[in-house]
Amino acid sequence: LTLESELRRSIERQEITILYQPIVRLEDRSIAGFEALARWDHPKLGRMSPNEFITIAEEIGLIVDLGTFVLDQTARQLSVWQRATRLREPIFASVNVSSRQLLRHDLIHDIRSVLARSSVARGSLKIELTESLVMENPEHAAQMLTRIRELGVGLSIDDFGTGHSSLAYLQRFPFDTLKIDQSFVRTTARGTRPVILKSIIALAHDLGMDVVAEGAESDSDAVELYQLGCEYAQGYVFGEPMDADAAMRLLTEER
Ligand code: G
Ligand code: G
Ligand code: MN
Ligand code: NA
Repeated sequence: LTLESELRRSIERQEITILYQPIVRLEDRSIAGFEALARWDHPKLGRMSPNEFITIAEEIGLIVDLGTFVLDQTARQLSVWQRATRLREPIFASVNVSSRQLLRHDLIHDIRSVLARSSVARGSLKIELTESLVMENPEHAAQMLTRIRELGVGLSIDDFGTGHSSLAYLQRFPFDTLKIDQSFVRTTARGTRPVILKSIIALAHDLGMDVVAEGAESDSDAVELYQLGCEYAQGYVFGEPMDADAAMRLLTEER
């Protein structure tokens, strides 16, 4: 059996697991939301990262089914978390979307049906897209993003700093959140923060976006990011990607 044909059956065989990594508010380190991160538990090869199977899924035309599955599962999970923490500000969940998904007009339809099935708080489901993805076809991306935003879905620009987005376009896309790539977040070998970190935070704020720093691994990462004006952070210091039950325990233990 080829990897391709095995991947085709992975959803029905319940081999796709979604892990959730906490995104915290730096001011009090409370959980603001989670990023959904897919895994494929291959019967022989073990747990695989999306870096190893998303490209294959795109090539064999499975990315739409896979993406819809992740979106649907995450929205269902999100509504469970929100019911369990209903006296607080609703937490959010953020799902990664690949370029093939965005290029299909049906993504709007998929999102609409996922929202209809799940009863999540308006604005609490978010989508993450990389700069390189939206810059592949900026005109089309801008249209799709505007329609997604009209459905009450949040939009994050992911891995910011690693692609080549034109600042002119960045202003035109309706992103509400900018996620700074981990390569700009942690200290360098010389023990200093990359100088560009401060500029990226300022740029995001000037464009009216909240900032999430990715890959915060130490307490000093968290402290300095807060001092630099970053609202949110994600990284091993706050929690690794975990299963839905562990995420629920973390939420209900809070306060
Ligand atoms: O969790 P990990 O660091 O292994 O994720 C690796 C990459 O896979 C990240 O860039 C992430 O954005 C991407 N990724 C994770 N889950 C999904 C998913 O459900 N769909 C898509 N398209 N990409 C994902
Ligand atoms: O590309 P994207 O940002 O969607 O992917 C996030 C990836 O970063 C996931 O694969 C996740 O497992 C990984 N990640 C999350 N937190 C940390 C961290 O603190 N350090 C490192 N090295 N990787 C992290
Ligand atoms: Mn992401
Ligand atoms: Na990212």
